[in-house]
Amino acid sequence: MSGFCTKAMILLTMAGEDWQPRFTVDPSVSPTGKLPVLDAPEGRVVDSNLMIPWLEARSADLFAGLDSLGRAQAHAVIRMVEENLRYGMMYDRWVSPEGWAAFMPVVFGDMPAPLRLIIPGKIRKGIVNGLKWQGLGRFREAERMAYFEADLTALTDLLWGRTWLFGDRPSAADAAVLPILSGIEHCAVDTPLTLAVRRNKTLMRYVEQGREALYAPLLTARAAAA
Ligand SMILES: N[C@@H](CCC(=O)N[C@@H](CS)C(=O)NCC(=O)O)C(=O)O
Repeated sequence: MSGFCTKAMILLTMAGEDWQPRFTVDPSVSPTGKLPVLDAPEGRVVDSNLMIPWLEARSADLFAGLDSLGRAQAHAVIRMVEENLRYGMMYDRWVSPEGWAAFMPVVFGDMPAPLRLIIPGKIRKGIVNGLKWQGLGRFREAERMAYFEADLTALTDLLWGRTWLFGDRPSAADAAVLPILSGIEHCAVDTPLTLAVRRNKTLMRYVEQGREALYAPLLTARAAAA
């Protein structure tokens, strides 16, 4: 469900850390009210992007082979996807009536009936307002899609003739971008954004290869935690 939690799991695995997942659907367990949060020996690391310097301080090379220009580009791509494209995924899950009808039971299906009638709608309202504040929630569909298509085009151009975003090895940029693209593609309903990803051969090749290479070790960790 969570692109950011999946990203954190990929980063920890990429760094060769010995880690264990603890799954929750309640973000209030985190000091920031957002997930993921990493319980590290010296304290909590409360954001997937803050895990990058934490891992690097422990000698992880999350941008292997990149010079300072490559690293700058990787950083910019992470920001582009996390601060723009991911809102398209959120819109399809939380705002679109068809998307919400499919997404709500997946996230809140286990919630007892009286709470389920109140809490999901309240959270949804907060997200709708958040997207309005951010700006994308004020657009009509064509305008929103123009924003997302620009990101998809940039990713497609970056991936042209390459297995990973920045070369022949996955980097922290792939840890961030793959879960967002994969989450968009995985949406239960057809939306302009999901169709734009599903119809893009370069992005679909990336999503399928990425799931195979980067998600497989996470499934092992999830099975061990179950
Ligand atoms: N910048 C944060 C974003 C984390 C984030 O947005 N997490 C979502 C789940 S995917 C969350 O906890 N949302 C709950 C909320 O906003 O109340 C990171 O990279 O860790």
